[in-house]
Amino acid sequence: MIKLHGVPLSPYYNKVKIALLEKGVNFQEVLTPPSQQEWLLEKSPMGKVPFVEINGHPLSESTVILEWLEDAYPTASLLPPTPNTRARARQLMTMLELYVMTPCMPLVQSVIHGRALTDAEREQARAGIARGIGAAARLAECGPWLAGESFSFADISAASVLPTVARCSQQVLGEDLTLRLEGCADYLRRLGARPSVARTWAERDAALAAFMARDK
Ligand SMILES: N[C@@H](CCC(=O)N[C@@H](CS)C(=O)NCC(=O)O)C(=O)O
Repeated sequence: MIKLHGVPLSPYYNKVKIALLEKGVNFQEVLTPPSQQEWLLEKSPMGKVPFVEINGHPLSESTVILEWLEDAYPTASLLPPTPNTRARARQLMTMLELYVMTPCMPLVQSVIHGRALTDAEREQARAGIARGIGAAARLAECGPWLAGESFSFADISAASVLPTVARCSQQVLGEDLTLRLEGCADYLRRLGARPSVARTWAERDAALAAFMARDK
């Protein structure tokens, strides 16, 4: 049995959850916020979520967990068939996380924790996200999936990152920056039609609504 620890508002938690659902692997979700407590550092040395416990053995870092799942459950593969297309899927996943999600983090802090941003911080986030989206757009195939014909790590990452970036950039910057990825709205609709993604998004939305209502 695999235990998935984390919070449903985390894009990285949702990335692992979608992969587990796509693979049809039996797993149990455990609500675990990130922390620097000793028991958590023993399982996830940076104190971050998600992490999994595989028959009691802990593993952290969402990309490493996806790679482990692909090795352990090679059927229902989440990577395309050739070395070049596999590399493209991994490249897109990395770019979405490093160059789109990371510069969006101040906007997430603003939406979730109400942190006020200076004009300079807002413009830095806008430029950073726009650059990352531009880079992903150069590589994306959308034929019909991000790395081509196969649903892959790249799409799982997109399903986890793009809705958060869309919501936060619209709310804080007044522009949904994901729309700069041509065909993004149709692509997100295609993603949302997959049961793994639909369930993960619905559970994320319920958690977000509960979080936003907490002080009211
Ligand atoms: N590189 C990590 C990133 C995970 C991450 O940043 N998780 C956030 C929640 S979305 C977290 O735990 N933040 C708490 C912290 O950075 O201390 C992964 O891919 O798993």
